Amino acid sequence: MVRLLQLAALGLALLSGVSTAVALSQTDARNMKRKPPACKGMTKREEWRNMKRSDQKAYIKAQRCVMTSPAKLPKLKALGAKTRWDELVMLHQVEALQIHSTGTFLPFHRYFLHVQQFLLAECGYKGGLPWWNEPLDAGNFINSPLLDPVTGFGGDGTGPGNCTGGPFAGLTVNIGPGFTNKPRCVNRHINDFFSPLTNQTYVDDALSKPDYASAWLAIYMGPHLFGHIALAMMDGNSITSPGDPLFFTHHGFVDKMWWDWQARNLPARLSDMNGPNAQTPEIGFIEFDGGIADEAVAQGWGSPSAAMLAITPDPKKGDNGGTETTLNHVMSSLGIIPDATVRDVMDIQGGYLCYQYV
Ligand SMILES: [Cu+2]
Repeated sequence: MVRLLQLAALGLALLSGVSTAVALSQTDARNMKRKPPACKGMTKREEWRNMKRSDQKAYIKAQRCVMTSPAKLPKLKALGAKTRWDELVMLHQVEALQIHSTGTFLPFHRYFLHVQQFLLAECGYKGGLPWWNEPLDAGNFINSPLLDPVTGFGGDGTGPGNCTGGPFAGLTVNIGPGFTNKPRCVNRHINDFFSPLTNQTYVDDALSKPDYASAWLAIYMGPHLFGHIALAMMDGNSITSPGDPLFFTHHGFVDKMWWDWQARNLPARLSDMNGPNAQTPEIGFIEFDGGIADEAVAQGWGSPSAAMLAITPDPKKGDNGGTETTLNHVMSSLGIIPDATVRDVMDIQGGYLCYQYV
């Protein structure tokens, strides 16, 4: 009898505990502490200058390995990819008109960094991707530790091709500029007139936006765009700038901005997604005048070849045939890794992805 009473009391306590938890989750979900990540084997994405020198060296070594490993995918080789790195750059080139100036911009580039991580793992690198805290160097990119000619990614470009020295000197990228494919050195041209626009004021402005529609636009047109303009990676070309490994530290910064924005209101912002899933012919890139056809000429990009168009994924896939990006939107890496949905990458610790920015 006593035992029964004890059990009953325990049951009541449990029930009241459950009901309290339910009430909390309904009324206070937004303010609840983030539960421990569901994913296993979390990697840390450290700011470059905080990484151990041995980790920096391991990253650069794997990066050079990807850039010198032969291409594997017949469809991409047929279009001019010679190295594994070329395949990654070609992915960005082929899909360029559906991943910029669009709602897919942030989820695609999060996925794109995941593809880079996969290629680095093929070359033995198991650590986290480095990111660049650009506000620390805003106005003074030229002296950033990331641009150290010896211990960074090589310095400012020099000579007619703006080729960078350092660890990537002498390597060739075969994809770009624009929709053409010509072998070039890793090149960049630092411009500290524009780099102040990556400072904390602009980051904070983007992070203060109330919804995804305004946040992606502020990130895209703010620190993201001005970082690109200040670095002019790979001929300053919007279509094929990932040829410079520095691109991925800049986009780590961009991805972290999105995550920091999401983390201000969890879990609501794990499902806030919208914006066009491809550029429209009349508008093209929102940062340039004119539509797609005008930009092809004015920016010197040319247009995708018929062979490129033949392997370009349908940007409406997963979006019910509509032009708006949904959580079911399918992102393709042209076969480097399996496709993923936008939903897969909304949470950087949701299981498909498993990393943290430190
Ligand atoms: Cu891009």
